[in-house]
Amino acid sequence: QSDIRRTLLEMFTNSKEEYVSGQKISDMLGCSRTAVWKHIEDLRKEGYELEAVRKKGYRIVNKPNKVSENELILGLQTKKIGQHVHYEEVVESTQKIAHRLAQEGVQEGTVVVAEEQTSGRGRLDRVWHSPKGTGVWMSIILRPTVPPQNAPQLTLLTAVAVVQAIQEVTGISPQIKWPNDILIEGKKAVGILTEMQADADRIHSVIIGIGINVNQQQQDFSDAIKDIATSLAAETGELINRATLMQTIFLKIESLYEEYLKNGFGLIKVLWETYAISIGKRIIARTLRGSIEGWAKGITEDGVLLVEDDLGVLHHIHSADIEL
Ligand code: BT5
Repeated sequence: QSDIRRTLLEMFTNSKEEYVSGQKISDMLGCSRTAVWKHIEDLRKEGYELEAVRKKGYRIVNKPNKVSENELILGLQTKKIGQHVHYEEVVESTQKIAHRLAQEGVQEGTVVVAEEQTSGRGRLDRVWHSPKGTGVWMSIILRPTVPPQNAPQLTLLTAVAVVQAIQEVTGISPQIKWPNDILIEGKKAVGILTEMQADADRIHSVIIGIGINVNQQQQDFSDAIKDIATSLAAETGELINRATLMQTIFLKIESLYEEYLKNGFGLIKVLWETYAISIGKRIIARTLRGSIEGWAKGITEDGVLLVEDDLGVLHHIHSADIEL
């Protein structure tokens, strides 16, 4: 069923403005004209606007503003990431679904994405605002063959990939605030939440949650975050195609992930540091056990933040919120 959809959408996309005749479609799909009509109706139900002209055939005049499986598959250049997409209109949290799918043993690179989350979450169970249709709210399932203590490196890898993708798609150059925020002009546009299923010595899966404010206007943000949040559209003044952005992120993650599994964290660490704002600056790191003020020196090979306090003591920060 979904293979037929894909072939059909590929035909329409390849023929651009031209009409594709019903006969040609039925030949390509190897099904009857009545079956073709039924597939066209299904696409219409999904929000594709298809024009039908007698003796000419069909063409697409408008695609739905959605991040459905169809939209993500067309033109996807990856081998793994995003090849399997689990799409929902509304979910509590894509993380929750991804955890379940990971347990069920789905393929590495499977992505869960939703138009809206009703209980999107950040670290420490904080709220992640995920309004309908304007953002990218997704979770990616990976199964890296690295020890569990290296999992935080994947947060940093993801941040690098998202920065590169945003640069490529919008021309904006965002910055990374350790460990998981991506900021534009000092405001948060992206949050990343990495969780894992693991034994003491082995990772079963890593679930990388990525939340991106894409097409919200500044006035769309609720009072709770309006002073600290921004979106790609608010910064560029243009609406951004979410499916294209996601496909670009998949491609960037895939190539960095291959590099990571082959050669380790070295290159990613260097890239991460070039995009980071906090390194070399005076910061306050608020941890669950108290605050540490000092100079951010860099990150270790494990992705741990190094902060030197005023007594010259070097602190290894595994988890904290950073204030600049
Ligand atoms: C994060 O947590 O930044 C990780 C956010 C991960 C969200 C994705 S969406 C897909 C997947 N499914 C989920 O349920 N989650 C993941 P943290 O560093 O704890 O930051 C949370 C803080 O960011 C909140 O306390 C707010 O201050 C702020 N915030 C909440 N929603 C925001 C938004 N849409 N844009 C900017 N800032 C926001």
